[in-house]
Amino acid sequence: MSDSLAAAGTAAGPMAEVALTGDVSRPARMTVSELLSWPQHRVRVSFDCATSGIQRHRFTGPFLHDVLVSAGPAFDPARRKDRLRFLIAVHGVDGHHALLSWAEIDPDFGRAPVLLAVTIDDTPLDRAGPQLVLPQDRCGARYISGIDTIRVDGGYTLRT
Ligand SMILES: Nc1nc2c(c(=O)[nH]1)N[C@H]1C(S)=C(S)[C@@H](COP(=O)(O)O)O[C@H]1N2
Ligand SMILES: [Mo]
Repeated sequence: MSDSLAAAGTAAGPMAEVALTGDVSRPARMTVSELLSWPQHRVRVSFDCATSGIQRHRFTGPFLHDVLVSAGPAFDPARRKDRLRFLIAVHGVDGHHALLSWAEIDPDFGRAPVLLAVTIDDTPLDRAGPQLVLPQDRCGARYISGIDTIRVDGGYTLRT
């Protein structure tokens, strides 16, 4: 391979994959283009960054809730109280991560329309990896980019 071809390959990079793991009956690894198989939603957001000020972006992608339900979280769907101890850990390739509660995105509770974005400002995220989009957040810190792992954890118990 020529040096220029090798350099182009490096610049483009491989397709990113995100792992869905934890307390789910169907753990999975998926590419950004596989995230197109859920209904897609479009949102315009603005958020404040402590270092770079107000940012405005357009995102498209499936609801995080829809994708996680497909993975089969380990609760009884008919029992709403069962879901309240579930957490969702979202992790980026650079190590930045955040926790959401299941109830935050559950249509029976917080109903936050959180997306697992596959495009930002019309640019596909196939190589960068999906980005978490939380239109309800004033601050940008949870807009985790380059997501490589999403872990559902139903094992939380309060230590009193
Ligand atoms: N993977 C990853 N995602 C991240 C961050 C980060 O450090 N790593 N920073 C967050 C912060 S603090 C902000 S404000 C938004 C927007 O950052 P940007 O302006 O650098 O795009 O990305 C968020 N997503
Ligand atoms: Mo930020």
